Amino acid sequence: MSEESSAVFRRTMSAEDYARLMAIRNNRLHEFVADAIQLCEPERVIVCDDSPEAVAMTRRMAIQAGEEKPLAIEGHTVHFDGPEDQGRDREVTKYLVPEGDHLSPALKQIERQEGLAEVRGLLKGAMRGRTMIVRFMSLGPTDSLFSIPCVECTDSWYVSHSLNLLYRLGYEQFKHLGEEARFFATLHSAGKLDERMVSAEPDKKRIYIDYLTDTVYSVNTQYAGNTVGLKKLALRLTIRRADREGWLAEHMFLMGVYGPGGRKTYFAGAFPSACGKTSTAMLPGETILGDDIAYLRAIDGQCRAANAEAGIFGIIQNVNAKDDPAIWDVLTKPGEVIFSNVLVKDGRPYWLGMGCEIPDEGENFSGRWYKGKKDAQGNEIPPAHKNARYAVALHALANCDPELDNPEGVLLGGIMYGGRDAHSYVPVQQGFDWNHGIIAYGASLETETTYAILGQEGVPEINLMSIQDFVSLPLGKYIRNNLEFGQKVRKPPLVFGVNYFLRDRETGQFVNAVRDKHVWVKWMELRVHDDVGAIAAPTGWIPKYEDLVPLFRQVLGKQYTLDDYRRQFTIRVPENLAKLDRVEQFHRTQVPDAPPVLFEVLAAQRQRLLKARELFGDYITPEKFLQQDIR
Ligand code: SPV
Ligand code: MN
Repeated sequence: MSEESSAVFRRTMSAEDYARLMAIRNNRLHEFVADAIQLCEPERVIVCDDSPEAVAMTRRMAIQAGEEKPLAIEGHTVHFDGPEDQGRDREVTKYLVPEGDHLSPALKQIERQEGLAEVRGLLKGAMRGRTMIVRFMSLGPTDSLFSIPCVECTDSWYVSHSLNLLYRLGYEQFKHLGEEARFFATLHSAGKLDERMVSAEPDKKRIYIDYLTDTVYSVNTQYAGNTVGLKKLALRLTIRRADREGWLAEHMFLMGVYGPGGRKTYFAGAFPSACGKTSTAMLPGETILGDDIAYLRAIDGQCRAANAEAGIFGIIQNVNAKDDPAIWDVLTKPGEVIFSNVLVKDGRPYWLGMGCEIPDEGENFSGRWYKGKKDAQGNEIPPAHKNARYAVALHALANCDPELDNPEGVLLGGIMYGGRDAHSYVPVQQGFDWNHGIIAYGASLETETTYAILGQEGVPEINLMSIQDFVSLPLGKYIRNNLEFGQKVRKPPLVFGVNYFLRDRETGQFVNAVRDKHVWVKWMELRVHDDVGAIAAPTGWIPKYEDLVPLFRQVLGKQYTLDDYRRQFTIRVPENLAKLDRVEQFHRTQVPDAPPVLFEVLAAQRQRLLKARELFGDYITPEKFLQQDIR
C-alpha cells in the first residue's frame, strides 16, 4: 500500500476501522478504497465487518439519518426515491468502452476515458460532510465455486441497509482470500440531497460500468437497482466473467417444486420485470431459493445452480393475500422489511392492487400526497408507484429453501422462460431438446409494452432470455454460451416456455387465472421425471388433457374442462408464424453474430407450423396432434 493511501485512511478512519481494513491483505482493495476517499472526500469512513453490531448499525443509521422511517409494524421501514428515480435508468447506465473495443450497438456505451472523467467529475467531493460506509459482501454462497467477493463504498445508509437484506456478508471471505480475491467494486454517492433526504439532481444521475477494472460508479441516484452494485450492475460484470470461465450468469429465479412422494425438483425461471417472476418463485407450498439472479455451473457433469443473492427486492404492485399468500405474509408480520415508494398513512404502507381500500392522502414518492395531485406535466400522481418495492431477506420467509447457502448449489431439473404474449404461445410447453428450448423460448422471448408507455400498449418487444439489458457481450456470443452449456452436462435441464398472458381470440380476456401457473409448474416437475407423457405440437411438447385434470383438482381444487384445455392449448398457426417473423427479423438485424443453428431451429419450427396448417388449418385443437406426429 502506498504512503499516500495510508495517510488518507488515518485521516478519515478510527483505529478500529483502519485495523479492519488492513486485516484484508489485498492491494487492489486498499487502492480502491483510498481512491474513493480522495475522490469523494467524506468526513469519515466506516469499515464494516460481518458482526451483528455492524449489521445492526447500518439499519439504525438509515433511520437516524432520515433515509428510512420506521413503520407501525416492528422491523418495517419505508424509504423514498425521488420522482425521477423510480426504476433502473437505461438512458444513463452505460458501459465504459476502452479504445479499440466494441460492444453490440444495442448496448448503451461511452468511450472509457470520457465516461470516467464525466462520472468522476460528478463524484468529486460528493461525500463532503458525510460518512462513507465500506461494505464487504459475497455474490453466491460464501467459500464456494460460486462466490464472487464484492466491495461497495457508499454514502447511503439505505443502500448499506439493503445490502444486509439482499446479500451474504463477505468480510471474512475477503480476509481469507486476501490477494486472491478477484472482486467487483462499486462506488456510490446519492449526491446532493433535498430536505426529504432524496437525491436532488436527477439530471446528473450516472451509472457507469468499467468492465476493464470490474468497477461500477453510481451517482445522484438512490433507487436500489441503480445503487446496490451487486444487483444488475454486477450482473453485467458477472456475465463477462462467466463467459471467460464457461458458466452462465442469468436473470433467473430459483425454486424447489414438490412432486409425488415428497421429492423436490429445482427449477430456474427467466421472466422480464412484471411478468410473474416473483409470484412463480413464491408459489404457496413450494420453496424459494431466489427471485432474480442465478448462476449455473456444470459440476461433475451436472447442472448446478445457486442464487447470487440472499434476499428479494420485489415489485409490490398487485400483491394481495389471495394471489400471493407467501409474500403477503412476510409483508404484514413483524420482521425486517424495507418498503420503497409505497403510500404511507399512519405508519402503514399501501400499494396498488393490494386488494383493500387505499387512503386519499398520505406520504409517497412525490412528498405529501392527496388524491388528484398532479405532477409538473399535469399528470395525476398515483398513490404508490407501480414499481414500488420491498426488500426482505430470504431467510425471513417461511418458504425459504434450506439449500439456499449450499456451496455446491442445487441440481437443476428444469428452466422456464416466460414473457407477456397475448396472441401466440400456449401457457406451457417443453422444448424438443436443449437447443430448441433455448432458441424457441429463451432467444425468442417476447414481452409487451404496457399502458405505462403512452399509446404503445401491447407492442411486442424481444427481450432475449429476459436479460438483454444486462448482456455485456455480443448477443450472439451470449446465445452461443447458452447453447454450449447444454453440452457440458450429461442430462441438461429440460427447457420450458410459459406464457401467463395469453388472451382469448374473441373476448380478449386472459385464458388463465393467476394461480394456474402452479399447475404448469407441477406438470413440469412430472415431465422432468418422465411421469407424464406429452403431445408433440409444432412449437414444442404440450400437456395432455388427462394429465392436467388431476393437477387442476389437486393443486387448485378446480374442475378443468376440455373447453378450458382447448381454449388454452389450441395452436394458433398465423399468430405463431407472425411471431417467428418478428423473432427472425430481430436476430437478423440486431444480432450480427447470431449462431447459424438459431436460424435452423427457427426454420424447422416454421416448417412444422406450415405442415400443421396444411393438415389441420389455422387453429388446431391439441388432440389433433395425437393423430399425427408433426415433427
Ligand atoms: C428488475 O427490474 O428486473 C429487478 C429490479 O429485478 S432491479 O434491481 O431494478 O433490477
Ligand atoms: Mn430482475
